Amino acid sequence: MGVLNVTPDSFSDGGRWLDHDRAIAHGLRLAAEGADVVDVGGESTRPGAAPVAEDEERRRVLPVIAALAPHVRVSVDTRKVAVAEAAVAAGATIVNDVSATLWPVAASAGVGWVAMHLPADPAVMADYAARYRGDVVTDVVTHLVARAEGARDAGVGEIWIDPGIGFGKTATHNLLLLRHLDRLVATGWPVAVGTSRKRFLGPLSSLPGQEPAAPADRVEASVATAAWAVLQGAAMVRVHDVAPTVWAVRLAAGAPEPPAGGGAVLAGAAHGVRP
Ligand code: HH2
Repeated sequence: MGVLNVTPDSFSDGGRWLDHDRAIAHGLRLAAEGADVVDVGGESTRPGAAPVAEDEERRRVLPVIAALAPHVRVSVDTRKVAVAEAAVAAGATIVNDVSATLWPVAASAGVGWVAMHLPADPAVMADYAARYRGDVVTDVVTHLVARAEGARDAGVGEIWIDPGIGFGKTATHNLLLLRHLDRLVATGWPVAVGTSRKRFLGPLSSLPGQEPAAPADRVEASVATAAWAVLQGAAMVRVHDVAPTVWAVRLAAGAPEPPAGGGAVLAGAAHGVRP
């Protein structure tokens, strides 16, 4: 899943794709690089981000979704019912729902639904981080399985669960969730994971005594954690850097056979993308 934030203030790519033509071109590039889904969002969920009015969020995402949908599967990253409904009408076939509350929209529209673990509203979630009762993994698994079962009973046919890395979680919580991802996978629900460029990777991507790496310098750590997640059984990774993630994930999962004519081939070539 490639990330396409049509926002001025996303923590990593804020402002880059606010212009619709640039956003559409970037979405097509993500697809060419190997993204099976392009995730279009019009509201940042980073702590302290300004809330976005429904009309403005629709204005940001709908033309982009409509332009991309004939070419690649599109998900809409929103917490608003009206935006999700309009996005589906424009061609989105997955509701990527960080609030894990929009399953009625997915059920009535007959589209997929990603339920992410979000313990508190993003505006206040930084203060929430310490409040797990010792076992963040059990809390997250219990919460997501309950939501997924509720959605299944309401008629949603395609359900993904996502631990919500970085949402109301300390770096230790994030690392515990990654280390024990097999427990999410063992629930049987397909698991989606988003570590891409997130803050907890900053100190893990710099030398001792240096400042934590900035979002753009967290690519290697993002790719490594995406590959780890896939090897643990995650079925989808949500990433900003699609090409290196595709190459890394494919190679980590087992290097492809060399082509009959000889010479090495890197994963990604099937999509016409050269390293
Ligand atoms: N993370 C972000 C947004 N949406 N959706 C899912 N399913 N899983 C995630 O981990 C996830 C998500 C935050 O990243 P980003 O979109 O890059 O930033 P922002 O919220 O600032 O736009």
